Amino acid sequence: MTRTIDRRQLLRGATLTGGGLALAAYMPAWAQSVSAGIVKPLPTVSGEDITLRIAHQMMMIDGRESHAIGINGTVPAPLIRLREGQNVRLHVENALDEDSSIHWHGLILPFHMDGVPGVSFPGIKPRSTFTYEFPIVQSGTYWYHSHSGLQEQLGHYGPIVIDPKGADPIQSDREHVIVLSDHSQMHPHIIFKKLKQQG
Ligand SMILES: [Cu+2]
Repeated sequence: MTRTIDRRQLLRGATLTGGGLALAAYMPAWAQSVSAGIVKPLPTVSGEDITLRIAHQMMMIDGRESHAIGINGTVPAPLIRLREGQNVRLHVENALDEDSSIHWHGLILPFHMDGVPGVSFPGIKPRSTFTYEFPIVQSGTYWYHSHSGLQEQLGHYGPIVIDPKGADPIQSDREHVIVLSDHSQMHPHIIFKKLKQQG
């Protein structure tokens, strides 16, 4: 109910002042990245050497703070922006007290860099760093996420955009990267336990 009213106000505000900039100013908290309850634009990381730090943090959803696992202090994790034809080294620090991992969803890469623990690599041990290194041989929009435990459900996911080597086949005035997910105040382990216990 509250959300419906908020949305109406949001849309009316955007219509009255007109244009995308006004809409951005009215962007509700649940549509942006959060770090320790502070709403801010999703950071972008790029280049040949990228550092990602997986750690616990708090996040605010609909005015309520809950526990999350983010990367470099944000949920969703930073936008990784690459270019077809480049090489990339992703130095991933696991600041958790449990194993972690990053699976590069949809990327064509050497099997041992795929990031699925137990299949092609051992995972990233607690308080240690693993460097993924591979050439970027495609372009497009992808995402990355944990393949360990229920960390993805807690916020360990983010977008990847790879620009094509040559001219971009799609011309546009503005670009928006949208990451959709759901988040429960209830810890995913509890949800999972309930699913397994109830017939
Ligand atoms: Cu995946």
